[in-house]
Amino acid sequence: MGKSRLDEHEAFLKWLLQTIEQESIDTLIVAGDIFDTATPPNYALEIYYNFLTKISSICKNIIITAGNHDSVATLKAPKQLLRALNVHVITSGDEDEDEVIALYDDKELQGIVCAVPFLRDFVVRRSQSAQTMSDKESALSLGIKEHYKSVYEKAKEISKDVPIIATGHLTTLGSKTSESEREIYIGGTLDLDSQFFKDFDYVALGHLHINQRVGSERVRYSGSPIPLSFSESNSQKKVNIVEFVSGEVEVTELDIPLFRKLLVIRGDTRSVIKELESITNKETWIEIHIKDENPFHANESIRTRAKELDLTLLAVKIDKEQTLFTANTFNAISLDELNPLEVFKQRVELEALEDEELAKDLLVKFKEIVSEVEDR
Ligand SMILES: [Mn+2]
Repeated sequence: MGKSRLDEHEAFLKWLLQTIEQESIDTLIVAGDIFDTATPPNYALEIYYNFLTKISSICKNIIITAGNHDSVATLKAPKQLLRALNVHVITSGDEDEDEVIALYDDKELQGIVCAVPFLRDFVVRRSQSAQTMSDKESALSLGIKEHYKSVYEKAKEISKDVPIIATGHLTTLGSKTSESEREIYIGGTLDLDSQFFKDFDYVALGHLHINQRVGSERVRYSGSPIPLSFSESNSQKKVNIVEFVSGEVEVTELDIPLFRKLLVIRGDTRSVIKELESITNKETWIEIHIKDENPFHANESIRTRAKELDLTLLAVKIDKEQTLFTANTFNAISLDELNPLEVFKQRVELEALEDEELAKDLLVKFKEIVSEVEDR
């Protein structure tokens, strides 16, 4: 939406450094999506490296695993150099990478981390002949399960007497998603519930933006450190502090301070304007959903009033229930309201296809293309 989040990232990393120092944390795990894009801008690389340099003198082990948004090549390039700073970077999980990391305190083994990144299709694909979507899905699920089994076996060969921790970057069944995570495996959710992690003493998951545990105290998503869309404006962001006390795992969810407020306002012209007038923090970023008899007029009056009040509106949308989104009465007031998939859906509807499967297939293919383009 044309806004930089550099200040928020910097504020978070500063807070994280302080927290790790105060809490005497031994190991930091970041389970993927270090960056939001395969080609991060220079300023983002700079704050990433600055952070790693600072943290390496505070924290004994730093474990970074790639997510679906990360480019394997970008993360991998400084891998050897970062090893000198106690930073382990695991990018793809293919045969060339050792995902099993032993954690030592001086010379004593303390734990083992199976640092599994987002498993790309080529790493776990088992069957070339899978043709249908559901064949592909089950081949993938099976491949992922076997991957975890094999790293667990490797960890057990090192020791059975210390906690074995796994990381992962995926969506498990029964987890809460927000609007801003991308579907990572094209075609739907894989058949992966928290059960298949049952061997591990703790599982640190990435990808979903909401902090949550999945079916067990020991399987958790930390969530994103800052809200990544307006749909997350009301969810408290957290980091998880994990402690092993005489063999038992104890987890503390620590609240991350909010550095910039995101606000969603819903209503008609009058109520929205009233709410805008009551906002005192001018740094707030605002999204508005209009439910008004005359949305075009509402859009104009609201934008004008916000400007007078020196407020930042990032999007004004018409409440979908209000709008008849059919191909014939296509009356979006601005592009704020639409994502590429919605535009494509509108276009497909124009064709009035009788073959529902074909229509569905087209959408899946379109999603694949969008995801490929976004990855570049
Ligand atoms: Mn992700």
